Amino acid sequence: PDTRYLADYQPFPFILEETRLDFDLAPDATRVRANLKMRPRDATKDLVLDGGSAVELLSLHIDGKVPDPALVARDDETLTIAAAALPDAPFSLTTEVRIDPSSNTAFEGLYLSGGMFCTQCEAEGFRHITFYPDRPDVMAPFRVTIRSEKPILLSNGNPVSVGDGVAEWHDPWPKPAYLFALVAGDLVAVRDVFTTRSGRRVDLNVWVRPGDQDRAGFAMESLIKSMKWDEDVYGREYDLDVFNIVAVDDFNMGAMENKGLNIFNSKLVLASPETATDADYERIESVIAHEYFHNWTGNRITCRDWFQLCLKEGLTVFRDQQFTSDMRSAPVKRIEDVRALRARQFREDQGPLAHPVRPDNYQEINNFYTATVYEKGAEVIGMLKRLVGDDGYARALDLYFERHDGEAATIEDWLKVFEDATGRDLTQFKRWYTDAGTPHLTMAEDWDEAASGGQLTLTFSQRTPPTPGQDDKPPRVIPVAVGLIGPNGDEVQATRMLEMTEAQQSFSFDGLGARPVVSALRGFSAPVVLDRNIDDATRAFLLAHDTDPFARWEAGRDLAMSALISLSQGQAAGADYIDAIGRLAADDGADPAFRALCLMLPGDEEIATRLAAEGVTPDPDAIHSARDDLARRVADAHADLLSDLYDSMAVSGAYSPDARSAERRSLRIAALGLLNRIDRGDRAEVLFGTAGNMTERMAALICLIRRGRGQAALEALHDQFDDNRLVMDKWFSVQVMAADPAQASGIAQRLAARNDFDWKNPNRFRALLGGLAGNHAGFHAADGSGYDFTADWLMRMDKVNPQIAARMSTAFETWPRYDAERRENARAALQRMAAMDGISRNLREMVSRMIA
Ligand code: HT7
Ligand code: ZN
Repeated sequence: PDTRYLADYQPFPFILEETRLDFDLAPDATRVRANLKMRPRDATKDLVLDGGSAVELLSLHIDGKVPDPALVARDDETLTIAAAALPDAPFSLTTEVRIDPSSNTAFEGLYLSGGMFCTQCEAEGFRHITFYPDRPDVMAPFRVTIRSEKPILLSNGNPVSVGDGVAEWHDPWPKPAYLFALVAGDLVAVRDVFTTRSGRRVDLNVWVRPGDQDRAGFAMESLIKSMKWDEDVYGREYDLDVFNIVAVDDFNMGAMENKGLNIFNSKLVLASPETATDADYERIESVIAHEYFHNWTGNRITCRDWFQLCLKEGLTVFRDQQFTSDMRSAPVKRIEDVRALRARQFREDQGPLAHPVRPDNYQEINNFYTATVYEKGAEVIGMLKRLVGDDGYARALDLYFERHDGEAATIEDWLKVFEDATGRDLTQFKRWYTDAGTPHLTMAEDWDEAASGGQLTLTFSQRTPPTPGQDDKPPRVIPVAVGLIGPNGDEVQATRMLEMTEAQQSFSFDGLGARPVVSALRGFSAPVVLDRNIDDATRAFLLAHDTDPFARWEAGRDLAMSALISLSQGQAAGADYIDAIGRLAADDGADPAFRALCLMLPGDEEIATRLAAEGVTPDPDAIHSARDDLARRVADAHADLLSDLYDSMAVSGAYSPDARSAERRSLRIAALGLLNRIDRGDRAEVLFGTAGNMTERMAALICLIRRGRGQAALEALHDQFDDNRLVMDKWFSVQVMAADPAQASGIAQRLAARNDFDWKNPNRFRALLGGLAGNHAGFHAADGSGYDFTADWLMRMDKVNPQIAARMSTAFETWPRYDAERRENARAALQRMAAMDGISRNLREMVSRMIA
């Protein structure tokens, strides 16, 4: 009954011409006056406004008059004004409401974080602030007045006036309510200025709590780089006189692209060498860029309805990935993105939560901010670009911005601009948006020395396993990038894009002379699982010679994976991998971050996902030991080389988060991780005590915990940083994540009992629960202790912050792939949650999809 369907979309029967909001802020009794200038499209329709049950209506006027109370109805979620109470002409609707930000623990709508007022309105938070058509296709310019004792008062758009205890803001660009924001607090700014290419001077501010200014400089640098990049690469200029970013400690997700006033989780703004790792810096740069890029892809052009979420998110992720590739090493970024996609999205596609990039039904939209919508959504755009070429993509994007600026658009609109700009029919391509599941692509090779001077024929077949509600999967268009490497290691065929459209299809290469080795799915040209019959010697050959960095890394990955799978099934394996990886690690011509990625073994979770894709039941303990075993053997075999790398990759001088230094550190840390298996943790102990940056200290700490020698380092870190929430989050997370799996849930239990386990803070909760979920064999402990601990806390969190509880429940999404005992335990935990009194719509939808 609660399900919403894409097919039921109806336009809003009123036009909203302007929104005026007037806030009197007080922690437990904020008053909001809203004045909406409206015009009926269809005068027979009632006006239904969204409004949560905690919004208390104080007064309502239509054109200054109180309507007949019999024509106004209120339920838990809406306020309805009957058509008979509305003029058949433009009218003004004024409401006054009271809300209580201090009791808002769900962090949706207006809430308090450390005494600061702030908002989060995507997806449907605005309805907890006032009565409103809270849907993305209703767009209006906003004029906002804020009255408060707080010194800094911010909202969207440009400041009109800032006085003592009052500020007025005007946002001229029509926007939906989900992009509304307000902040009032005791804040200080790091300031700069950006001049757009057409000469607009934009004041830039990164607002943080007093004392945090020294950690906000990198965020500002990242913002300036993003603004420049969007002009250079997409021709998109900023369109207001000010751009504000605010860092907030209590935040449900990473950041939010509110027009002109981005609000960020403080962990994605604040960084200093002593507190943040290289990975944190890279993430800050990419999320600042992501939210900034939304100004055009999301804000100027928004989504017609929430089913179209991938329209803004897939495209904006794609854009932030391009940005990072341009700022840092493009091949390394591609490999990192594919690793993340496999770890999160392939896993999602494999289980009960699988859904299309554009879902066609949902109960709670917050449950659909997923890896499929975001990351697979970005992959789909990458494929589109590969299919139409760079020029076709540029023409299509120009047309998209020209045609849909100021509109709320759909995936159909998006595909149509590509069709119109390139002349290509995208009917079949659309299946990437509508059909769930990861296609499996099988490649068979046929070599005919006598035909056409040596002919190689590649035959591909595609099959997508069924997903919930979708049994039949017609073939999709799959761009398969292929190159050929001759027996001497030279490339004999540069990358060719094969376009697969059928269930089975063959492609031939002629005049090859000798049989080449196929380098397939170069650059990970499509988000598929590639099955090919290939032996370890051929993989090692590709690892040594492939000219495509992704395919080269993938060859090493496959080699490692095949060894790990055999080892986890009790068979001896790994010699080819150990040999080949040693040669690669010694190759000074390869860039350090690439070598680091090659040295990293697939994680336990990734191994389990691969086994499950092959129809094998993963054994978490056996996988964990296999990984340990292989890592130790690599370390034994290459101890001298690894030790040289560890020493020679040390970066001298003051820490800098720049890409080149970070790449050297990544190789150093990869070497340390392996050496740690054979040096009892001695190097890690020295590094922890001497390193002046968090990247190396954290790497060392993980090594020490793995060797059971982490206690002193953990205490030292705690003593040094117990007043720094972000470092303490790491402290909570790392000791569970890196723990011996047999002890993980016990350690989590102990940490959860601490006074400083401030569990209502989403970052702290995620640190601990996410730490356990990230310890694969620990979370999936056969006795069910990981499941029980997690379920207990999710039930507790659900009463306070349903969005966080529902999100973290995805820890269970893979449960059907394990053995009977684990399945039984996981099912019991899920059923316990499902049976909870007063379960939220968020968590209920998640657990019911998982048990279905
Ligand atoms: N568009 C935003 C997604 C979002 C969100 C952010 C913070 C808190 C709750 C939220 N719900 C949805 C972030 C983004 O993708 O850019
Ligand atoms: Zn986004």
